[in-house]
Amino acid sequence: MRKLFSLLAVSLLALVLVACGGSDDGDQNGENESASDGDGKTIRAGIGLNQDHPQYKGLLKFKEIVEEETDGEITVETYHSGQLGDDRSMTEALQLGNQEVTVPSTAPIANFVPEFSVFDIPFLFPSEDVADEVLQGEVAQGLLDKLEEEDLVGLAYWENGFRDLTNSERPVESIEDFEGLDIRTMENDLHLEAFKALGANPTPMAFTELFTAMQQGTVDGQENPYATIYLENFYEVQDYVSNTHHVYSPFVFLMGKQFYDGLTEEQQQIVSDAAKEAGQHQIKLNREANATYLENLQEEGMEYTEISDENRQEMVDAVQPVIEDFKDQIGPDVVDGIMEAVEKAQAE
Ligand code: TK8
Repeated sequence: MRKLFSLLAVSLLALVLVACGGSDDGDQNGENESASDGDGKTIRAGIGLNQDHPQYKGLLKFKEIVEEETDGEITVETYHSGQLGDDRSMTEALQLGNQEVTVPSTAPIANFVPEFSVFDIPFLFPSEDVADEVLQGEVAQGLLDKLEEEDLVGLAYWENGFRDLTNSERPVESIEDFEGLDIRTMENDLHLEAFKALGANPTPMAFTELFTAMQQGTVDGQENPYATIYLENFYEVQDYVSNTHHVYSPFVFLMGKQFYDGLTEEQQQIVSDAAKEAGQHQIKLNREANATYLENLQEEGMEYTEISDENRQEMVDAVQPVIEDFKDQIGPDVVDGIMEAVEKAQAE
C-alpha cells in the first residue's frame, strides 16, 4: 500500500512540474523565445537570419517592449533561421493570418507591391545617413501605406544594409570580373537584370536555400551585407569579398493586417511604437556589426578586394539602362520622388 501511495505522490509531483514548466520562455542565448499565455493574443514573429544577427536582436527588443507595455496581454514568440519559412512564404503567411510578423528585405516585398523595387535601384543611396533621411521621408512612408492593399501593415523600416559581393571563383575588382559568375540574387527582377548588365549569370533564390547552394557549387557567389556574410558563416563556402556596396537594402517590419485590425487602438499604438523603437535598436547594432565584420571575414581567410571609384563608376554606368527599363514598372512618380529625396538629403 505504501509503495502505491509513493508512486501516486511521485506521479502527481511530476504532473505539477510539467504543468509549471509548460510556458517555454526559451533560454537566454536567443533560442526561440516564446511565452505561453492565457487568453491574450500571441504574435508569431519569424525571420530568415539566425539568432546571432542584429535582426533577431531587434525582434527580441520588440518582444520585450510589447510584453511589458501590454502587461502580458500580448505575448511574442520569436523564430529565426527560416524556421517559419523564407521571406516570401512568411509574408504570404501574414496575409493568410497564419503568422503575425516578419521582417523581410524590400526586394521580395516587390513581388507584393512592385513600387518597393525602387530600393533595389543599384547605387541609389550613397550613404547610411542619406538612407535614414529618405526612409523617414514622405515617399518611403507612402510606400508603407500601399502594403495595406495586400493585407499587410508596414510598421517600420529596419536595416539590412549595403550589399557586397562574395564568390568562390576569383577576386572581383572591375566589371570584367563579373563575367560568367553564377550569382544568387534575391527574388526580384530588378536585381536579376542589374546583375545581367554587369555580365553575371543571376539565379533568384530564397535565402533559406543559399548556404547549401554555395556549398554544393550550384552558385558561385551571392551578395549581402558583411554582418550577414559573417554571422551566417558564408566564409566557410566563399573565398572572395569585394566592397561593391551596389545596393542599400532596408528591411520592413511587416504585420498581418487581419491581426493588426483585431488589436485595440491602444495595442495598435504599442506595437507600432515598439516596431519603431526596436528598429532604432536594430539599426544601431547592425551598423556596429557591418563596420567590424569585414575584418572578421579576412581573419577567417576571405580575400578582400577594394573597388576603386573609377571601377565602381563603370558598374554604375552599366546598370543605368536597367533603371530606365524598370521606371514604368516601379512607377515614375515613385522613382523620381525617391531620387529627389536622395538629392535633397545629399545637399543637406
Ligand atoms: C533573410 C533575407 C536576407 C536578404 C537576402 O531572410 O535574401 O539575401 O538580404 O537578409 O531577407
